[in-house]
Amino acid sequence: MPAALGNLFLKRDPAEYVRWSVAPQPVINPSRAYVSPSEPASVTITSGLEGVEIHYTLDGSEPTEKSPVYQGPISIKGTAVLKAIAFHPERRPSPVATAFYSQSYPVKDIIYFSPPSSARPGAAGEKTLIDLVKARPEARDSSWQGYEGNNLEIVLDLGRKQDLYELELSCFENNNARIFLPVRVVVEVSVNGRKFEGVAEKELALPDKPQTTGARSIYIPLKGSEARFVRVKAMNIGTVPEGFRNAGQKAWMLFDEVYVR
Ligand SMILES: [Ca+2]
Repeated sequence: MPAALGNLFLKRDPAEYVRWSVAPQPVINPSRAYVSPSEPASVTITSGLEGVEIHYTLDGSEPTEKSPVYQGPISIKGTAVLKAIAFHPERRPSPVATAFYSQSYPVKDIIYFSPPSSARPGAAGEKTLIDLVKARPEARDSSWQGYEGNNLEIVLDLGRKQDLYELELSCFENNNARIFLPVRVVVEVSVNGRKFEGVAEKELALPDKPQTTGARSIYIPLKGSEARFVRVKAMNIGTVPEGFRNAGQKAWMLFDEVYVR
């Protein structure tokens, strides 16, 4: 370090360090929950630092000092992404804390009939698709679980019989990076986990040119069928079609979450 620069550091008032330091990330509890109007979550946000003001949003946007101030437990009754930042008069704003709430049926277990790519197993392993954590809309986020050339095939166990109205499969699309949506999604349901019957199927149009990159949700109506087990098959396009970058190579599908309502 040049001497002049060293002197600058030595002369700095200790209060300067406080000013340049970052407020600690707030802690949200619970940070993930299944919720409903009859069973809301009571959510608290705390900071390890005195004198902070915590601002939050419920729509997934980044909080600013204009966002609502946390003043006590928040009751969350429906699907929401809660983000919180602690602001301190003498420090830089904290990193953002994120929490996920879903008004969908709790999934007790997930069984894979087709494993994801060993290179993209998902940050939470087998729980990646049912941990309520949404990935950021960029392929490098490890919260995406990837399938290279092969299909997704899973069975969800809801723990008990439910009336099923909709399945949501949350995906990522980046055609220039070999990442495509499934070409078809098939949903079968079962009361006992042995005998399944098909309830819905959705074909997705093959793109004729690269689509806008981003997260997508595929919604499949389940018509009120009563079941405990839900089998989801999402068919991979297989190989990148002609007219796209890397045509002929294996195509990826990326998923971060599956919801049943
Ligand atoms: Ca997830």
